[in-house]
Amino acid sequence: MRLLSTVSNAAPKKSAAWPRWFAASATTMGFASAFAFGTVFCAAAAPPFDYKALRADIEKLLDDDLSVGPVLVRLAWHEAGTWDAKQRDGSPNSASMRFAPECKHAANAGLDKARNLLEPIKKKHPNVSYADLWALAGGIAVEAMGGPTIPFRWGRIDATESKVPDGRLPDASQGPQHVRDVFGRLGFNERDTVALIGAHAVGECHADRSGYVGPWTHDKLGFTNTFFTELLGNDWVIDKTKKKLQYTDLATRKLMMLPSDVALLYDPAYRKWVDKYANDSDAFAADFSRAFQALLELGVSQNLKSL
Ligand code: HIF
Repeated sequence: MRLLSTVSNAAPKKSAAWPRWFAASATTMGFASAFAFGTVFCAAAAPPFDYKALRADIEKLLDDDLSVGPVLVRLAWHEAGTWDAKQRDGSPNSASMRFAPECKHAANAGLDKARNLLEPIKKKHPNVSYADLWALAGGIAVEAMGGPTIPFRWGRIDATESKVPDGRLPDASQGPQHVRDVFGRLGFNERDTVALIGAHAVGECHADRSGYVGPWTHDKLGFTNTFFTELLGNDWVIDKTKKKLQYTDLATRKLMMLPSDVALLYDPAYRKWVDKYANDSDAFAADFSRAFQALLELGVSQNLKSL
């Protein structure tokens, strides 16, 4: 069944995110999200940098060239995504990716571009940590592309080296069990995981970075629920013109899906949330906001302060 005609492509309402946050029961969240939810009320404190001026500089970067948005989101996520919530190791949102060997891990190919883009802003605001800067820039990029507001708390401390083992970030060639293993290690449940993967509405794969090629949606700078509407609304076939195994939409052959994206269709616990978000862009916006904030606070949540 084609679901495209039945779903809303309207941009998510930014104001919808917070009420849903409060309405959500922590018991239905992964423990990573529930942790962030539980600590959001911590006392406000003034950061050692000018938040408004910093925010304005990041917004200007995106205003001048919105096409940098996706790689800033990917930088924030790859910094956060090596965490192991049970063993409490990997990178606890500390910008350790500035250092070898982590910056050279194959999964991080191309992220030097994002790090370099933010360097002049770091120079202008020396008192913000790289880790806070990367997290803030990732959240602002989501918002600039039309996505929900990602609440920002500050206080991440920069690492002085990286001991992150290679292989912590997900392998796009794999299926649902691997996706569950990686996001479970981060502390996310199926609902969080699917909401997060909705970020593949924006950006694209590059032959010289991951080896995969192409965008997931027709508007690669529009952050809405289109990842889900495209995933459900198309017939996906193996793209025999590409080196790595990836899928293309039968109708236009302009879009792509990774094996790990298509996996969400065939796992019933994931599929439930794919169906939900394809039909309810507000639910996607609210759940993405909560899960992405939790992602950007992995390993450091207890130390962060509200603005
Ligand atoms: Fe991605 N992701 N991601 N991703 N990702 C790529 C690009 C982006 C996975 C693989 C890839 C998430 C989860 C997963 C973004 C954001 C997020 C690429 C292509 C690959 C291969 C890189 C390139 O060639 O440039 C896998 C296997 C994931 C687990 C299922 C997150 C949820 C979706 C956590 C997330 O936020 C963004 C944005 C991009 C686009 C970058 C660009 O430069 O355009």
